[in-house]
Amino acid sequence: APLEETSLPLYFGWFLLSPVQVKIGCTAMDFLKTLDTLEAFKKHIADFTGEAEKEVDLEQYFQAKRSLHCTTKFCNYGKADGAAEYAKNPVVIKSYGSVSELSLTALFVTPRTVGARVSLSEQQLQLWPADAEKEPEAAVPGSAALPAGSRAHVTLGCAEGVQPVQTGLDLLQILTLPQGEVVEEMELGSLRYYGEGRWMLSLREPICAAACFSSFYG
Ligand code: ACK
Repeated sequence: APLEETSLPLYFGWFLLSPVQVKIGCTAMDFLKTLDTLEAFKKHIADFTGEAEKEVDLEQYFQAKRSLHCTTKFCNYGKADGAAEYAKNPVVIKSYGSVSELSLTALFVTPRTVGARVSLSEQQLQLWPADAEKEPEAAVPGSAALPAGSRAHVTLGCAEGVQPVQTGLDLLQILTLPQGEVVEEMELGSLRYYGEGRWMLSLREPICAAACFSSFYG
């Protein structure tokens, strides 16, 4: 019935509580502010600008997101595969509205997106769809072989014209690549370069973020 179909949300996920949203927003801004001043970053500036000598202000380059969250299941109001099954899963129903701690373990930047990697607990993994990492081979080669939860992230910002779905794809792509050398020890952690404008900072101290498991209708 049409009424039942429209009762499914755009997506389910963990929604960061407001104090921690501010904290993460600030940490991400500080990271971007420092990153674009590093010699190692400037060496690869053409990845972002298309030109070797041009400068980039990463804080301006990305449009910051509000209402930070970690998507578990994108349902597209029921049009996405497995949406109804997910919504009916007893674990999903039981967990709905509960607050848990997300562990943010890395920040990553590409010419398209900036995001935080989320390392899920065993309990949180129960809410993770089995096919979340299974992107078509053409989109992200090798992603299907990554462990469950690899795609878990919080989108912090997107470049102009880029859709937020890209953040998870960028993370999957980085995780399929061989781990690069550490190019810089920053205050927040170790920075690695993965080619083609892809950077990942492993946080020395993971950021603990209280978040509510819920859904977004829009
Ligand atoms: O930043 P995100 O995780 O990426 O949060 C938004 C949210 O759903 C609303 O757009 C995510 N999203 C959009 N399309 C998809 C998709 N096809 N697969 C997985 N996540 C998606 C987007």
